[in-house]
Formats: sequence, structure tokens, C-alpha cells
Amino acid sequence: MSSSTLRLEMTLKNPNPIPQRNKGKRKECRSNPLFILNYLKSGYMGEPIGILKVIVVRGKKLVIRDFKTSDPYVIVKLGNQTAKTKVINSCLNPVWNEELTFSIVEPVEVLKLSVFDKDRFKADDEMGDAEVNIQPLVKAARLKEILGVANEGTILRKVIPDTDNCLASESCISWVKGEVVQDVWLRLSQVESGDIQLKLKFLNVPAIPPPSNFKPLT
Ligand SMILES: [Ca+2]
Repeated sequence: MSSSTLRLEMTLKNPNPIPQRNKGKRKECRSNPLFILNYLKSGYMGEPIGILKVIVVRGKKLVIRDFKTSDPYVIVKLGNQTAKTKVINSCLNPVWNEELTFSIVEPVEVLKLSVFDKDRFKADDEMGDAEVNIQPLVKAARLKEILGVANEGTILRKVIPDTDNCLASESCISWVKGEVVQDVWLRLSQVESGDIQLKLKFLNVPAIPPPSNFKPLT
């Protein structure tokens, strides 16, 4: 077999071979303190402290990005985790009622969302963005753990609209059906109008049962 045939065969087996110089670079990166610091910051190494369920309920008075309407969808981000809702065609007051799940790691990041108008033949248009601090929810859930029982509907905490947050109205963190739930209306920024309603739920990370052959030390 000639060397050119051998090269072709190797390319077919591995269409994207890593060039030798990149292999060396990659190894070098992993021993670089800055790389390790960034990796730790990314949250991958963090111990999960809980699960965040984000229910994107609906949008209100969203902006027009097509001729008379828009086809909105929402992208939600927590640290390096991203999830998005489905597109609702031709609607400025869409109802998604979609549940997106994230893991919460320390340090707790701000939850960010962006709304876009889906377009078929060009890049999707921006329809505003917003963010919400989930620290009050995490703290309320921890307080609930310490205090123990709460009656159904008990308000654990209230968060008021401020220049530091995107809240469109007062937000309540309550104990609902065995879960710590925060109802939020966010005002979209970078646009003339538009609010998004979210329901945030904090869930404890499920405990991993010990292996069947586990024997505690005596
Ligand atoms: Ca569109």
C-alpha cells in the first residue's frame, strides 16, 4: 500500500484527526493553573447542592419582530447549562408551560434568559433578555429544611422589584405541595416591552442509597 493510500484510509477512519501540535497543546493546557481555575469556575467540578426546575409559563406583550407578530422561544441559562423552549408561532402573548431542569452548584449563578423570534431564512431576532438571582430561593429552601414543617401555601420569603433585578412585580417564595416554589414576572430589557412569567422550584439532590454490601463501621 502506497503512503498516499494509507493516509486516505486513515482520514476515512478518522475524518477529524487531531493534529499532532494540538495534542501537545491540549496536554499543556490541562497542566496550566489558569486552565484548571477556569475549569473549576465552569461548575463542572462543583458538588450539586440542588436541582432547579424552571417552568417557563408565558410571555406578555412581547415585541413584534416579523410583519405584525413574532414566533417567540426562550433560551434559559444557568452557568454553563443551557435549555430552550419550543417555538410558538405568530403570538405576542405565548403560553409555553414548559419545564426546564438545571443542577445548582456552588457558587450559585444568576439565571439568565433571552427571548428570540424564530426566522426561517435569516438569523433569529432578539426580543429581549432578563435575569433572576436564585440565591433567595436557595436560602429559603435551606431555611425551610432547618425550620421543618410548613403549612401549605406558607410564604417563606418575598423579593421586591429593585434596580438591581428584573422583577416586574413582587415575587413570593412559598411552600407548595411539598416544594419550595418562587413565582416570578420578569421585565425584558433591551426592548420596548415584554414580560416573562417563570415558576422556579428548588429540589434537594436525591440521596444516593449505599451499596447493598455496605456495612457501617462499629
Ligand atoms: Ca419570525
